[in-house]
Amino acid sequence: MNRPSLSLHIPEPISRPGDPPAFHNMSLPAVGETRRPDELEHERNMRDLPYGLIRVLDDQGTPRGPWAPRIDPQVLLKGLRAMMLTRAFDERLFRAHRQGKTSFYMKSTGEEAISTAQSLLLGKGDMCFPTYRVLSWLMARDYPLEQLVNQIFSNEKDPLKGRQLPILYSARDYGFFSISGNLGTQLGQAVGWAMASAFKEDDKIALAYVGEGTTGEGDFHEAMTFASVYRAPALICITNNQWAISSFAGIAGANETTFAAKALGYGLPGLRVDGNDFLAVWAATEWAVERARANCGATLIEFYTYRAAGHSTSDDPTKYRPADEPEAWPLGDPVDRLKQHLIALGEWDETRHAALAEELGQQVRTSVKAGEAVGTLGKSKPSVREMFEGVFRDPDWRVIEQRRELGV
Ligand SMILES: Cc1ncc(C[n+]2csc(CCOP(=O)(O)OP(=O)(O)O)c2C)c(N)n1
Repeated sequence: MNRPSLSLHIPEPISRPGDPPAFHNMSLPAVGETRRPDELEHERNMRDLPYGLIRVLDDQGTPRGPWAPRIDPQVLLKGLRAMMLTRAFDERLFRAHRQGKTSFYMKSTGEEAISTAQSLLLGKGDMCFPTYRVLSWLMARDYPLEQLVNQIFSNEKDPLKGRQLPILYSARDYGFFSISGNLGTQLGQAVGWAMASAFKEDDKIALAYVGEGTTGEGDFHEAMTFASVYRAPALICITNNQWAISSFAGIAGANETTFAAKALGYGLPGLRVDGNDFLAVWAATEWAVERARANCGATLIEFYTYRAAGHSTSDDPTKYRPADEPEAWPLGDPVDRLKQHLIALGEWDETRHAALAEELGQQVRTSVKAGEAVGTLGKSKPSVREMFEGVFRDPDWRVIEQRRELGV
């Protein structure tokens, strides 16, 4: 019998360095087109949503369609400020790495709207299980910049005492669980935390972030099963920024279906949202939060966005994607789009925008100076004694022994 030979399919991105960016082929549902079911609707009645795209702001910065949220302009301005501060901080601290002041840095350029809106929407006592790309969560809650800088410089005043890589922050009082460098592990913890909240008959909910690349890991699927079976009050947010270091989203399955559609196999609602549209992020999050608080369980949200900068200070994206791809992203820049909306509302203008950028730049410079005064990488370190503290409630004999050997 002559059977045709098989061939292994290996997905490849449409454009590589030197090619023109290929987003013109992307099929985007129109602004306002995706329907908005009631928050308490049964999952079986909204299985079309993972294939839509919740978009609110049109090209003129005007909100359109059923998802258009009502947001106080003061809150919008707070959001804009947090996003701009994140960007200014990222720029400055990335440079600090090039100047040898820190060992590592990661930017979230282009993705700032997501964690800003979500940070403003979730309440005190709720818990975010972050990735390394959601700094704007902390910015939106006015986390002290000096603390960030001290951790990035791994100096004596590092609030985490040198126990975490720079930028893997931990800020319980800001609803920000310790970031884990081991991808995917946050999801099980987030769902477990949410299950515990329901078990204790508390009213708190959890929010977890995961990159689209990381959805290929078992941890994601295990967490989804638990979230569905136990109706965990959780938002599981996939940030689909198109790239996982040098692997394009197709390697994680983007050519086969949407990431939001992963929800279908678990019987969870799945929303797909323009992650560069602050209002769309807000509206989808509000919807899922209301559902979770009403004890209807978890929602999976795919934020469709683009990682405009390199993966980290160790990465050079021009090696694997067209250099002008970030500017070609069809859904624009989140800061520009929120700014345009505020101007359209009559709440903002170019002069105030420039003044705010200047003020935030100054704030970042001041915090970096304060960190430098304590010490940059290798110039100042947390004390060795602290290595033995805060791990065991009652010190283990090995800790006592090691401490004695070191004489601290
Ligand atoms: C378990 C594990 N495997 C691999 C890595 C190395 N690693 C760090 S970031 C990254 C890419 C993650 O991509 P994605 O989930 O899409 O998130 P993004 O960085 O795009 O925000 C990889 C493979 C890791 N940190 N942990």
